[in-house]
Amino acid sequence: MSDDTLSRRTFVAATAAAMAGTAGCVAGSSEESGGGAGGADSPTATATATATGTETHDDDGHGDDGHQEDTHSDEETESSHDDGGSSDHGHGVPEEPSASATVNLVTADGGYHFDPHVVWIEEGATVTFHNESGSHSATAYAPANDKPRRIPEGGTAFDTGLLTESGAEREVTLDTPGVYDYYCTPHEGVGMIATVVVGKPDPHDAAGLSEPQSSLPSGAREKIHGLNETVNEMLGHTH
Ligand SMILES: [Cu+2]
Repeated sequence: MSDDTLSRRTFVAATAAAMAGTAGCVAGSSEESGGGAGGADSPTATATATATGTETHDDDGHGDDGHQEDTHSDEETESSHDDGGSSDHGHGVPEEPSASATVNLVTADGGYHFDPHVVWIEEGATVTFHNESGSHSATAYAPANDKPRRIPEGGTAFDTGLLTESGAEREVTLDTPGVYDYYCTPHEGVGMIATVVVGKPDPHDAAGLSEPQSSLPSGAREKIHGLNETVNEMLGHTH
């Protein structure tokens, strides 16, 4: 009789431990997707999420995906892409305009990044620029900002000013469809440049897809070439 009770207890304990382990993995992969809303409701889950987040941020955005296989099976990696809806993980581009977007301004691994470097929003939607680390601005290429125009005619020549505190945010609402190239004032020369696409512009007639002006620093021109390629592909302009 007492043997029976003992073995049942052992079984229950083992099952609980197995379930805790599973919960930790799921919470970890949800955090990895950037959503963070998955709810870390146990100490195990919190520890896993923290470790995974740190590892993800080591990625400098240039495509070394090798280390992801260390902690997650293929199945878990795939589900983390489904539930987040966030485009800051992975290096793909959006497939359609969204109702809003957030771009992180980041200093990491000795580099400076807008993450993601291409967002696509509907006309009249808002982009939130969030300063994650370092000091950066998001400044449109436009005469109003003493730069050649790489935004649509009549488009808002936004400028967040320099954001120096981690967590500082500025919202920019863009009503005019088009391709908006923008840069970071201190880091333009090293290619901290990115693009907001608004609505469904005609790629043949987009200032933000023109050849980079010769007055721009060479690091900027190089980055803009890459962005143009990405945006043309995104808009299906491949001829
Ligand atoms: Cu910067």
